Amino acid sequence: MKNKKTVITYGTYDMLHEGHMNLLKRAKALGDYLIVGVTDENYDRSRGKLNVIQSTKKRVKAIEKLDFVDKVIVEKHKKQKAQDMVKYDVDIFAIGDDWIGTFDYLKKYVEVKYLPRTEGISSTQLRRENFDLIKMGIVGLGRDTQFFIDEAQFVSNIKINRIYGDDFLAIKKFTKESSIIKFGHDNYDEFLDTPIQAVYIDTSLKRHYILIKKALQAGKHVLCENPIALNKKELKELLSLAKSKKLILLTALKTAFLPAFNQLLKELKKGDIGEIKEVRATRTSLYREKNYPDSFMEQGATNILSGYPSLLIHKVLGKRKSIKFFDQIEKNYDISNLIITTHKDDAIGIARVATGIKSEGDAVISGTKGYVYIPAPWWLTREFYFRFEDTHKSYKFNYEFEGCGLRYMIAEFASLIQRDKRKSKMLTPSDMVSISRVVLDYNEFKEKSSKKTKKKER
Ligand code: C2G
Repeated sequence: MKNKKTVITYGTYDMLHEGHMNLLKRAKALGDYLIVGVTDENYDRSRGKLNVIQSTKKRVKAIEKLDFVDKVIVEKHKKQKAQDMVKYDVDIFAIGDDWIGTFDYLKKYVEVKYLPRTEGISSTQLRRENFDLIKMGIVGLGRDTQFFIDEAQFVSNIKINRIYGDDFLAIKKFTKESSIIKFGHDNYDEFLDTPIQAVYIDTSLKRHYILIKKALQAGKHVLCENPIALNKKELKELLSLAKSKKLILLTALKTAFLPAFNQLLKELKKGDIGEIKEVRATRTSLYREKNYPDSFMEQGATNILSGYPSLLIHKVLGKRKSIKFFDQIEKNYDISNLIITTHKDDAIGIARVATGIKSEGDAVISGTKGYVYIPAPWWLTREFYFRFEDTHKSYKFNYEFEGCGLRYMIAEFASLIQRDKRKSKMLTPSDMVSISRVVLDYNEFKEKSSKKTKKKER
């Protein structure tokens, strides 16, 4: 016979409040030993909780401080609850009655109790009271603008209410039809002079530099599509301007913010596949078939697409030592590029991008003991496989994401502004520099090779 009754409960416990405390005390009163599972940030994001203010570490610490809590664990995925019931020999699972019915499947392991929730208090309400709504404007009216606006609706602490674009008539039509954006501008200075705190820039790549510069000078945080600049001098200038103004300058590479992508990086750190020797990632898109204008394609495959494979390669292998390009040119621009980089301990990065060739958009991370396979489209990371010589040892991870994945990036950007942080751990300024440098080096390489060809022709 067991002499102590074990109770378990789970939650995010963001900005620990009276409602949480009441629930925890009620749970403890059901038995003798209380285990509290605190949700990990990637798990929270994958289950749609995007606006959590405190880190997992902070939330765990706050629960550990409570003298009536006996053990604190971290909850990382959906299936963990059932595993925990067996692992910790739990008698009672308790949770607030806002979850009534959801956890009935645990009844085959334990007694399930839904406890009364405290009315009139919630983390959402506290966040609203403690943090102002961030007003944001959009720069550029492109094919994907509406996606961005739709996704931002899921981020509760941000409000997009303005748009700037060159084409006065198009902007007028857009604001007339939009139920969300009511203010349109065709004068950038005037747009920046409004009370917006942040801008999202999605224009032709050539215009990024000047638009970012002006926005930073006007004191606005900037989220901008990759690459943020097309040469080294400009990139350096923008990063130091953001730093001196204490503003956020973040590259809009949505993969970097996806729950599954971040989980993948965490899992790799455990070392199961041994020493990582090679990362290979492909990203191709036949924009012409998707009716993009020629002017878009003419920006070149490397400029448009290399940010994605460069992100994975840099995050896994770190700084690069050397770089080589094997491009295929049509008219004046690259329709394909195979970019090979070398890194510490002779590790190799292989990035394959193309707008004129179609290929399988998957990624493989190879180590001395096994490899990770991320199926296409790997940059919209959902699942990944750890595979070994002994196939019995192989395992799989699956983290769903909602919508087209943009909301996780928007939520991180908003959360940085609210927490008064300038750098995102998911995409640091040094990550951004390394990723941009691939583009910048390629543009230098192309310039040099076109000079050589011209010399030969003379
Ligand atoms: N709670 C409460 N009264 C409130 C607010 C929250 O009783 N006013 C309870 C919730 O019902 C839950 C616990 O406090 O039992 C933690 O709440 P959250 O931090 O919001 O976490 P939640 O998303 O409910 O976690 O695995 C995670 C759990 O499934 C649910």
